[in-house]
Amino acid sequence: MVQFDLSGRSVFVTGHTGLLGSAICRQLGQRRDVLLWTAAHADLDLCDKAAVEDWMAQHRPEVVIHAAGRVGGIAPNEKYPVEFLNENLSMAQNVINSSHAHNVRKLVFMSSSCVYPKNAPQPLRPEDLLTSPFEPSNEGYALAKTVGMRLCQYYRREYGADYISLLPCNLYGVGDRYDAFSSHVIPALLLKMHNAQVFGQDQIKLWGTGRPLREFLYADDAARAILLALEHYSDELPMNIGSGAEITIADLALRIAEIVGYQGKLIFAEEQGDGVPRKLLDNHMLDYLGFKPEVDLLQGLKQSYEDFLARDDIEQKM
Ligand code: GFB
Repeated sequence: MVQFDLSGRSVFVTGHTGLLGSAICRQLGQRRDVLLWTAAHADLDLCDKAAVEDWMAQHRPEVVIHAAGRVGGIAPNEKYPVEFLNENLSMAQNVINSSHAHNVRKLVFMSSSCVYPKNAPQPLRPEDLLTSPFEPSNEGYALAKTVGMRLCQYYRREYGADYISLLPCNLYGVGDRYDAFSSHVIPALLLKMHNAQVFGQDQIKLWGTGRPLREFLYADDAARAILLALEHYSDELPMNIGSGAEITIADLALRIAEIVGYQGKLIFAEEQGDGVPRKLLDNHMLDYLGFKPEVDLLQGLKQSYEDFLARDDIEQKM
């Protein structure tokens, strides 16, 4: 049964140029009965409280999906905790508070599986949030996202607001950011191996030990799950969004090498740490809603590499 019907609604998606935001817009684009609002960064800085207030007062969306954020892989999270905490916190506060001020009917706050305690039991359950310390490498980001999730819960308790928080696993896919330092592992490895292949390098350095396990979900599948949750989920407990499929970083690297055609050595140089050893989500709520990913890891990696090859905005691509 539909709990919140999207038909005929105006929907504001923040972060529409990012990996997840663009996938959500592609999914919403297939629904002719939805009016989609986005705002370019040049027109709306989500860290600027007054600007967000003005934009919301002018456009009055009925639904908000907050997918914008300062995001990145393990290296920028460790190097720039001030920016990751400050920017994500002000965006969360501005978007959630002004949604309430302007009578938004449903709000989806996008959090991340990295907000779970480093030592929480696996698979990770929303009940275990905030039970012990965060993984230190992304603490600033996790703190900001946790405040956003709490704010949604508090608006529900205090004002009966239909605000939900979703916790996706590691996402990848079309429209990802390719940068050797700041990208997440999949785009970073596609870039490194592609360049090594082009230059005939016989070895490349990867970070950590290769032993950590990660759960990956293709961004367009995540977007489908998010719209499903938007229409069918309403609770103060955040909901996990994952594929249920785990892989070690070393095995992931071998699969990417196969797709790119790179035959040199892979050296785990431990220049950067491993981060959290494992973060497998408990996806029983998503299963209950009937969600199944359509794109498996191999297919998704191939599609991502095709997107990478077709892009002309990647500075370090040779
Ligand atoms: O994707 P990633 O940067 O983020 O790294 P996290 C995943 C794993 O891949 C780590 C290893 O164990 C890395 O050490 N790795 C190996 C590499 N080689 C590379 C490389 O060249 N580049 C990168 N990036 N990783 C993030 C959080 O954690 O998860 C973010 O820091 C975010 O806040 C994201 O929430 C979903 O999975 O470790």
